[in-house]
Amino acid sequence: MSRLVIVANRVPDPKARGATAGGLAVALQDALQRREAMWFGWSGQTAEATAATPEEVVKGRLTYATLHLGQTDYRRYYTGFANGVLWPTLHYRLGLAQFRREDYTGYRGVNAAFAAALAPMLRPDDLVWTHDFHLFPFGRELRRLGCEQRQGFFLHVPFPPFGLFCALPRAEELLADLAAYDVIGVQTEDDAANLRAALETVGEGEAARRVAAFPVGIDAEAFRGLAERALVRADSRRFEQSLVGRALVMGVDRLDYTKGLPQRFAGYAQLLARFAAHRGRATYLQVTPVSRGDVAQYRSLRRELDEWVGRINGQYAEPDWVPLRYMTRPVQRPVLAGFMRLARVGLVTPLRDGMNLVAKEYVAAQDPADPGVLVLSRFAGAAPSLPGALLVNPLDPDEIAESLDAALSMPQEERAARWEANRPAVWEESARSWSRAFLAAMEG
Ligand code: ADQ
Repeated sequence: MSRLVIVANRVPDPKARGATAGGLAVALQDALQRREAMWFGWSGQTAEATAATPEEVVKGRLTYATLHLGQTDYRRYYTGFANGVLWPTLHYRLGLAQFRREDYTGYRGVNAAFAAALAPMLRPDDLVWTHDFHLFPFGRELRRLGCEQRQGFFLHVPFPPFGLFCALPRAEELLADLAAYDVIGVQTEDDAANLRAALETVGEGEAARRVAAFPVGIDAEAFRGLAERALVRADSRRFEQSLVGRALVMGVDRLDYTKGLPQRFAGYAQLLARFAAHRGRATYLQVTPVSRGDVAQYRSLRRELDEWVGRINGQYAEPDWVPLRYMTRPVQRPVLAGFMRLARVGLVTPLRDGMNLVAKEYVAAQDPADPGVLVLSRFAGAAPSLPGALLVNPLDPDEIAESLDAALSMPQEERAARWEANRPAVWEESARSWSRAFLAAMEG
């Protein structure tokens, strides 16, 4: 079997395992166990200048090769272009993108430097699988250096219609970059249709035929196990006791403007305003660890959420009831899994999301005999495969309130039937089937 080289902006910490490992590491676990492999990318640390040769850590059949980023490169490539321009644009939020020519140049420069560092380490029959929007140009840079290995690219975030994407300066160059990859993967059929049309419009019809949807998933059985075992943990029990029989509504998201948090809080406020029966009977826990604190929009979002929490609790709290509990600290996966199992409603309302794994984790965590209800944005990539969810338009707080009311009032029989409808996709469109399908296409 040929070696698998995973190229990602952020390489996981070789010391992290299981509960602390990042999302991509968990999703690729199966692929990495089955063959010799290498992680290649940014170490997560900055230095005076971007390193030319990677640091290597070897763990059995898995090698970690990482580079520190220079401070200027970090600012231009990572904060400036990847997070400041591509992230909002790919999530349909053009107005938030702040394009600066030097950031774009920095972005291309880091991609070229990464390719130059990896090229000498490659073996002729390696499979090179590059991940996400930080690395559009990476494959073409490798080709420029004469690397002829099979190359795949997977985009974890949405791809918008061309009419929107083409407003991005240098959009055509970024699309031409994709033509260097033998397989171009996206999350959903909608993303695939958008990307194919974009490629065709810029004269890359041949590359358009290499685009396919590979919906990412989770290891549902493992997550179910985590959630079940969590029930006996002291922290889960303390939390359960603190609910004193009240129905739990739960949200789990990185602090990000794509996740629709202000609109979600407005929806919960509408529930309390319009459906007074739930006052004192429901408790909403939102777990939202801070991310990308060095981007201005994330700091102002944080202030906006702080205000919402104060306003809702100030207006509706009782001496013995807090309507909205809000945490910005990260929570360990096993603890989170246990909280999800206790939740009567999983509230997942991103304005746009490539897939959204929290929706799938919430379904996996439920007790099949007495499951909770998933309230899900129709703009999450997960929506088409979860027919048992109550779908909402995340921009409409009244619709969120109505769905919350329906979910909180739903009889057990209907909850069980809806859970059953969600089950096949969560168990079958798994992390393992995702990586296997993608690798099969690459080996094609
Ligand atoms: P994200 O935008 O990070 O991922 P998501 O798919 O929901 O979004 O994955 C987040 C992961 O982090 C989940 O496994 C979740 O449990 C975990 N997580 C979230 N909040 C946490 C907290 N407070 N504490 C601990 N863990 C937490 C990007 C795309 C998605 C796409 C994934 C995978 O934006 O659309 O689904 O990649 O392709």
